Amino acid sequence: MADQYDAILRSLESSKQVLVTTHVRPDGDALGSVAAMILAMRKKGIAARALLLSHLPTKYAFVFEELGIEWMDVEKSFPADFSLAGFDTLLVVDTGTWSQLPGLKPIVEKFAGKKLVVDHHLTQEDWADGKLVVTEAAAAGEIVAELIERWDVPFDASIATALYVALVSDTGWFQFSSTRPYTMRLAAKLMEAGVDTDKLYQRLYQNERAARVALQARAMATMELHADERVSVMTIKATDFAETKAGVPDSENVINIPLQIRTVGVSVLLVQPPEGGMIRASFRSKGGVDCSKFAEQFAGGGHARAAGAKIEGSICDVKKRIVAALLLVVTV
Ligand SMILES: [Mn+2]
Repeated sequence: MADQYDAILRSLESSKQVLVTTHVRPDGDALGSVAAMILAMRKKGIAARALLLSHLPTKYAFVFEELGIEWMDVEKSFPADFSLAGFDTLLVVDTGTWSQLPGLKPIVEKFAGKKLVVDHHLTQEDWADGKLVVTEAAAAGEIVAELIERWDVPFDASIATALYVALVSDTGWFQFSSTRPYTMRLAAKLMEAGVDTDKLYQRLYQNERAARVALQARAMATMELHADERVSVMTIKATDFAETKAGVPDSENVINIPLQIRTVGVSVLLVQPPEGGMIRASFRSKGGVDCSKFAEQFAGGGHARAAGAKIEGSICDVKKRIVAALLLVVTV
């Protein structure tokens, strides 16, 4: 493993212009890892900038904006004249698979420079010239931190903040089982380097708009429990968006709340879009029910624990149909 860290560092040292990218819909680990890598390279005299395949999410915008990271985003599509010609190295962090890098494959296939991957995910494809995959790392940021330490670049407050965002994003602020002693030791070093953890916590977890919480409160108030409290159903009507001044993205996480109930194995959220049209049904499960299979009944799809479908009808009728179908599944 030591050699793999060194191999990445030697590759970067022989580069003059590095483009750093990460998976589509980047989270805090992705953005924090990209930012820390770029800041460290800068200290080594290597020019680096970021390529994002989605818009920079508002929640994490400060990681790039305040730490002075230059980036371009190609969410809509790659510009016709886009090329990696100006770069001698492409560094991909927090993923190693093309499906997470939409649009990039044909561009990289034409690229003569070095391709490096630094990642902690199990699923990998074999296309990079240099690869550093550490699956026991709780975040890609842990691997990036180790690279920076081996490079003898001291953690300054900016690098430390970027890495801390990476760690807390992938560990749920050190709660998930992926958190390991190394994670905590690294977190301590980052705090010593000047991370304002209180400010960071407020920015990441206490920074919602009132409209979002108001919409979630309305959804919560509609919660019905069925099948001996094993199924939860909530609804959000078009008028709820208008009256709370919230948007559809504000309804995203509320579906997870009923899963806090011990008995609830499946949570359903039905959303009537503000512009009208089909009802958007979302399903979440603790594992007992395969949401993807269930959603197929309604011409939807997704994953075993999270799926969705668009269903024709009034919110009331759709609810009846879904509850009836779920009763068959949960009692088996
Ligand atoms: Mn990650």
